[in-house]
Amino acid sequence: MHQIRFIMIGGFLGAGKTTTLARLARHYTEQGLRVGIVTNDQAADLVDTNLLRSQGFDVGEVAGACFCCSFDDLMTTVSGLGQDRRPDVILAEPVGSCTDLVATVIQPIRQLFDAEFRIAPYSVILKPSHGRRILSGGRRAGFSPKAAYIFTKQLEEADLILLNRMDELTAEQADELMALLRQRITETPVLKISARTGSGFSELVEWLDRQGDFGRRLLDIDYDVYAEGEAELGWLNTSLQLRPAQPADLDAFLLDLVERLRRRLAEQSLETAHLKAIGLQDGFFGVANLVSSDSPAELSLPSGCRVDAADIIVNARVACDPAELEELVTEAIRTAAGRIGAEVVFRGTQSFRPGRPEPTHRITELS
Ligand SMILES: Nc1nc2c(ncn2[C@@H]2O[C@H](COP(=O)(O)OP(=O)(O)OP(=O)(O)O)[C@@H](O)[C@H]2O)c(=O)[nH]1
Ligand SMILES: [Mg+2]
Repeated sequence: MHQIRFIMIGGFLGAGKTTTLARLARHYTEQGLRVGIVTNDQAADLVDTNLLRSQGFDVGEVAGACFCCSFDDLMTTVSGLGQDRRPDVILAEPVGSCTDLVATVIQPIRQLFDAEFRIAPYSVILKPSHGRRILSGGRRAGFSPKAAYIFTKQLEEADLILLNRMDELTAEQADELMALLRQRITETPVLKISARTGSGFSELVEWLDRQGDFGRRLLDIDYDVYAEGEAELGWLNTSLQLRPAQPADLDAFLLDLVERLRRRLAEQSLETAHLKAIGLQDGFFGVANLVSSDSPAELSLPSGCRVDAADIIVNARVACDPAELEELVTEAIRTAAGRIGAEVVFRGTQSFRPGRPEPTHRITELS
């Protein structure tokens, strides 16, 4: 039987999962392999799905609940990829506030669909900005101890930890992070990578190809703390159409929007886990992001376009009340649009706190 490689890359919100998966997808496609990607969120209108589809990848979306709580949906989505020919590789991105994925996704696949899938080492990306603050246990982590609990649990269940954004870290900063990590997680192998430049990726590809007893670190986890930690985040997905009176610079609009929100959130001392905005028109797309309160807003993928209409999607995950988040985002969109004389037509907005995780399967003993 043709076994599909199942590669799931976890890690906190804004850690670099989508950037890593896009790079891996390009690599495997260049090797002549058929690649399918599965994205995941608590709600529809995902920046990541649009971003990956715009890059030409075959993407299925599990929206409405995380992989662990919609396991059957995950498997149906996986089967729907590749149309008439099954993919050789599935790349899966879980929600960045999810953990316990070995018990709820990897082991159930192993135990229920063993013949169909070859499971790669479960890799989890360590996000330096929040990692430094959370792993040092400081009171200024930006998130409460319960949300920080999720961050460390994610790392605990990894077969391989990916220390990302090496392009930005000095050798001293990387050593400091490694030392902090090693105080909590003593043995898990760590690879230093940059999802942006591709450094460390040949080692990562070699790692992901290894066969062995991976995906077996079952967590000792308190679901009450996990659920309360997740529920501290305000979640918002909104989609709209932007209609400038004159052709306008899409990238400048996206960056202005995210920078405006960065300032407003900073004024209120609200910590951002990840805030991202994508603009799409006629196959062109641009993306702007903010990954923490101590990082700048940045245009991660420029479109280079002037547009007379564009579809905009904003996804925000911020430690604050969702109603307040919706107000801030809506106001920032209107102000940024007003600056370029653009009309805004909102299509749909969902803002909420993630509900308690209720996994479809939860394996507590390894077979
Ligand atoms: N400088 C630098 N930026 C990076 C790197 N990897 C990711 N980023 C940026 O970090 C931001 C978040 O990256 P994503 O790949 O969207 O992160 P994610 O983990 O998928 O985020 P969520 O899906 O929201 O949890 C984007 O602006 C990326 O361009 C890296 O290695 N170096
Ligand atoms: Mg992502």
